[in-house]
Amino acid sequence: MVPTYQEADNIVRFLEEVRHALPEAHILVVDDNSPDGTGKLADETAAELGNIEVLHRTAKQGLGSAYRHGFSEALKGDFEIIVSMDCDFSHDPKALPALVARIERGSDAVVGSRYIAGGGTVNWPVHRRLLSRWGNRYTSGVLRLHIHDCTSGFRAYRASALGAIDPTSTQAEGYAFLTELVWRLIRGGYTVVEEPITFIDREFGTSKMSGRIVAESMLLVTGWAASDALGKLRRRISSSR
Ligand SMILES: Nc1nc2c(ncn2[C@@H]2O[C@H](COP(=O)(O)OP(=O)(O)OP(=O)(O)O)[C@@H](O)[C@H]2O)c(=O)[nH]1
Ligand SMILES: [Mg+2]
Repeated sequence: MVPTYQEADNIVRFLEEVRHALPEAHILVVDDNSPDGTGKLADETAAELGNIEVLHRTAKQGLGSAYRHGFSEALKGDFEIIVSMDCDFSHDPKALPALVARIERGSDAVVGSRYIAGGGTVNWPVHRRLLSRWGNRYTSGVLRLHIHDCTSGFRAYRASALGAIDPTSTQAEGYAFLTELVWRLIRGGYTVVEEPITFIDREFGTSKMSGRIVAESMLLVTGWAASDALGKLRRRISSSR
């Protein structure tokens, strides 16, 4: 499942490389009516390569909304494993088999991680690196998660685990959506592991990162941490009664 907005410079090669890396995979593109014609290019490539579906939405509605739509569509199908990734080659299609293999070996979800041994970022400006690294430190710290890269969108899920935590009931608009899924999976008792990836900054197309979605992430993460703490307190009070 790949959300796309303004990826005309990347979409065709992206679909070709994913097909090459995982020839059996069905590919779902979720495009928000990109003015640069990404959706049309995806349709044309789908006609050529086959086994590609393009979901055309009417307007840009944000990453969280695109994921919710795409996952609900994917969960209707008879798939064992659902993978998500970005279209801009920050997520290397060549890493796909390694992610899928971790699910086949028994994990419920695997996060492609920049922040464990063997992982990293290339060509990312220093302000983006710091924001992501410290945002992730804050997130895993306050939510007490063992995952070092909660905002990585390069992931594979066992479809049954993803369906069980009902991704359509999440609310985040931006990348906080990704943290919410990790948090729900771990709280639900599912096995979430990390696989090192090298994240390469996009060469083509423009970033959709904004201050608003950074602020949303900080607020939501803090709210989830507070709800965790409240739940713990409630359990402690009821067990001491
Ligand atoms: N359908 C849809 N896709 C989106 C939207 N915003 C971003 N995307 C896609 O989601 C993927 C990740 O995008 P973002 O995490 O926003 O980041 P980015 O635009 O790649 O910016 P950088 O982080 O600077 O690379 C890319 O494939 C984008 O094309 C959106 O509103 N709707
Ligand atoms: Mg990107």
